[in-house]
Amino acid sequence: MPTSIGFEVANGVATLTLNRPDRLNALTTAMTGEILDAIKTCGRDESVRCLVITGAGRGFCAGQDLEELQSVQGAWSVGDHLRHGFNQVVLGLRQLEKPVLGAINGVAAGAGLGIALAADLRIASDKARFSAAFIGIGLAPDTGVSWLLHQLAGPARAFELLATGAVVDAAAAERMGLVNQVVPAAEFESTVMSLAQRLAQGPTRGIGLTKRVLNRVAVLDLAAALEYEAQVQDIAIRTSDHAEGLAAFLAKRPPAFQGK
Ligand code: LHQ
Repeated sequence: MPTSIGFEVANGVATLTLNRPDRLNALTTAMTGEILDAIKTCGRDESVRCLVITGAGRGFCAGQDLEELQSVQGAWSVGDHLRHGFNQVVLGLRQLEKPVLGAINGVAAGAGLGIALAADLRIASDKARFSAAFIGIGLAPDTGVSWLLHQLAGPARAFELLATGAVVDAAAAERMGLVNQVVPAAEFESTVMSLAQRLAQGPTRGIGLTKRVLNRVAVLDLAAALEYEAQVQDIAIRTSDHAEGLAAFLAKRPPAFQGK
């Protein structure tokens, strides 16, 4: 049984709740293992058609647990800790061929920012805050934050956020392209759940293949991206949900996607 996360599946939506609220859901090694297990379950379980990641209490995730970091000084290879832990979380979220919705309820810092930015899209509460944080303890970025900030906000903003560790509020994060939508805290849960339900009723294979294309084209030139799109569309066109979407359109009725 996981102890530092919550994990439940209802109506096609898996909700993973980072759950160490008194530490702003800072990440320990054990917790990272539980997150990885939950992501793997989402990949295997056909009934899961959307994953929501959120935090318990007033934080989303304050990154590496600094008490754990202090306690293992010298005994750890940080590189290996990242390779086996946070890096796998980021890759797991990006490679999961199902939509991942970051429900950013509160502060996201350091590796917690990396997890937030690795989601496919983010809804932030107006109470959320964002900080690269690494520089505050004299460190360089990890957990994909350099790459993800560069992609989402551009090189100048990436440098500014990483080099200063500035804590930015949800409205500023939205202006920088770090979040898709900011909603008042009172409407946060209902907005998240309604979008999650909508995504869970979508053509899951088509959404998964969309992720596959976006991940790949990030490192391709236009000609290669066009070719890759063509290859993936050959897969998408054979899904049942494509047949359903086409039939529904022609019959002028709403589609009933099964995620297959
Ligand atoms: C925490 C933490 C925390 C433990 C708040 N750990 N307790 C790098 C190197 C090596 C290995 C792999 O990983 C990484 C990647 C990283 O993630 S490095 C970056 C690590 N994170 C940080 O440096 C952020 C540290 N936290 C903060 O700067 C602030 O707490 C933020 C800005 C997130 C929130 O500030 P406040 O809202 O003012 O909350 P607070 O500071 O009062 O925190 C509340 C409690 O949570 C407090 O404990 P207390 O007993 O006083 O209530 C904090 O000590 C604890 N906490 N972050 N990462």
